[in-house]
Amino acid sequence: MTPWIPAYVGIGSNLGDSRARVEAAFDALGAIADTMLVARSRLYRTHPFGPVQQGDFINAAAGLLTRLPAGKLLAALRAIEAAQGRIRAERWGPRTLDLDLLVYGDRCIAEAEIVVPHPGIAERGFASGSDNSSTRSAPSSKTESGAPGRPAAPSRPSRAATSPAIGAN
Ligand code: PH2
Ligand code: MG
Ligand code: MG
Repeated sequence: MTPWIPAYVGIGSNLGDSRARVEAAFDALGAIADTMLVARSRLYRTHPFGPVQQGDFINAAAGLLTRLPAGKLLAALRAIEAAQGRIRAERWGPRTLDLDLLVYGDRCIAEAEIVVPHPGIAERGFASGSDNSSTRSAPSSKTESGAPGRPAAPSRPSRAATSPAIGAN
């Protein structure tokens, strides 16, 4: 029987209604065949990193259990991006939805199409639970920010959707 593999996915958006897109992405991840959504982080508003000047991102991370091989899981992520109207234009540039496979079990894969663990985990504080100076308080009560030193522990959906920003305390 195919084992269940834990996998983590980084979610990002800075075009359109980014909060709605990230929420929809969680739902879509949970609907992937042979895959369960088992953990979801808060939503974080983050300053853009990389060489392109652009608006802030809404970022989050999802924890999955999957029986799909890494390549098929990646294809499913690409299909969700496409379904949300993702156009692959400028590298590092603005995007409606970006889904990055961060971790796939304990596998180390370095191929043209897939690299896990994702080489950018360190600059994605929302993914690693580390303090990240680019992460700051969000204006909406629906979006939480990481307080310094506080891990980005997965929270239940209801809590993520209703709690005030913890950066306010
Ligand atoms: N993704 C990028 C480029 N820059 N910046 C933030 N804050 N969050 C992202 O998800 C992000 C980015 C390209 O994928
Ligand atoms: Mg990305
Ligand atoms: Mg990507």
